[in-house]
Amino acid sequence: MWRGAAAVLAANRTGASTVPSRSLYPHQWSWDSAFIAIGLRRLDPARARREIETLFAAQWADGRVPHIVFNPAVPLDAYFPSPDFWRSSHAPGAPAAPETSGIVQPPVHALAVWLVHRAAPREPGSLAFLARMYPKLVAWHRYLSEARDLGGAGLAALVHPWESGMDNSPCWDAPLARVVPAPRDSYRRADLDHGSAEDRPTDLDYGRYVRLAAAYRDSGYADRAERPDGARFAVEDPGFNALLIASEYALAAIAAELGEDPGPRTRRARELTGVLVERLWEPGAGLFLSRDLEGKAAKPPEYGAAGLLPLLLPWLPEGIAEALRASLRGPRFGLGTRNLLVPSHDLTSPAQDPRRYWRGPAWFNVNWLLLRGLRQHGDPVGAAALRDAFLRTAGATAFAEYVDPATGRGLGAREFGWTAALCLDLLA
Ligand code: 9YW
Repeated sequence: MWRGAAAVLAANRTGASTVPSRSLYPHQWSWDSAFIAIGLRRLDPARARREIETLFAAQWADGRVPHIVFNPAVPLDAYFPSPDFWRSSHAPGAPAAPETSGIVQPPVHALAVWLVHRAAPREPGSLAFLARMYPKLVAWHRYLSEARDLGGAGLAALVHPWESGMDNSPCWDAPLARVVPAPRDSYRRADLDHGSAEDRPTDLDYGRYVRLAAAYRDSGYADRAERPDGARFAVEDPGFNALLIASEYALAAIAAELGEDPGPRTRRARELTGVLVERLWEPGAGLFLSRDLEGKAAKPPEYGAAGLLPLLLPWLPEGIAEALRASLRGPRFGLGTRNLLVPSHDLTSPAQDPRRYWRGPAWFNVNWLLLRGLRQHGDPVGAAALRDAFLRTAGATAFAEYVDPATGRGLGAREFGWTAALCLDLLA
């Protein structure tokens, strides 16, 4: 299995970074690279460091880390939306090269940087890597905490469902329902050349994604600009913010390692944990909920696996950690009863679909994060069982992109980057 996973990362390597999938996603993706580096540190720490530094070489002047860094050698029609859609090199503050998207993805990067360093702390180059990354990570977090504090309470808001990393989660159905889809003949979906239509988002979803991305682009990627009716989206997502807080703790550890005062970063992480609980915790459900800043809360609410991710946080009130562990095993997620792995969405929701992308299938990065959460909150037995299921399922599906959570049947792409990388991490 180790050799198989290493072979995937060798095959997906393109120059200084790694693609998520040769067929479906032929460029560098932001949170994919962070997870890939977390696995690569077990194999080749220097390559893990390079993976992250390549991504941050495309950081914008305002601190944002784009969700895609485009490989200029790949034909434009291999992936949509392509660089000619985003037009980043003409946007204020974006690098002149390479071309990138203008939206972001969940901020797992500081956590990845810290874990990469911890794997080989005495290797020549590792401390210098930390010192180079630290100010870039600080700028990234500052962008999220200032420009993206659209709700005014301190949490980062998302302006596009793609920013959650969980593109078509049912949690976005209500906020997306207000968005007027772009005409079907105004763009061409490259994903359907490589993936089966039943496993992918629908055309209606895509029309709305295109409308939102184009309106954001046309505002010069300005986060507080007025956008037309039918082209607005602003939500606070518990998964994205939990990863921001986990990364804030990692920044504190990096600061300490560099001889700086970790105090301000630790305080910020604890303070944000409090805000997360105050704004997004839903005691009745035992889960965190996203908050729609543009409209009223959806009724009935949708519960996604993102609402479980705060389990990663060390200073979570113990009662909440306990409730999250119970939710993992309860009727909504069925871990260890109905399911081998944690599904991306509530099993009791009518929107659940065990094969369609982020509407039900289990994803390996989410399961890896929850496994860390179980370890963090005193459930080593649960974590060990999840690790076994993870490795068995990834191995049996040729490192699938996602799987049916009950049967483990592979779905989406195979030889998927973060699936292989996170296997290496768990095997090491
Ligand atoms: C798309 C690359 C990305 C992931 C996202 C996932 C998907 C891109 O693929 O988005 O075209 O749909 O939703 O989380 O980073 O693996």
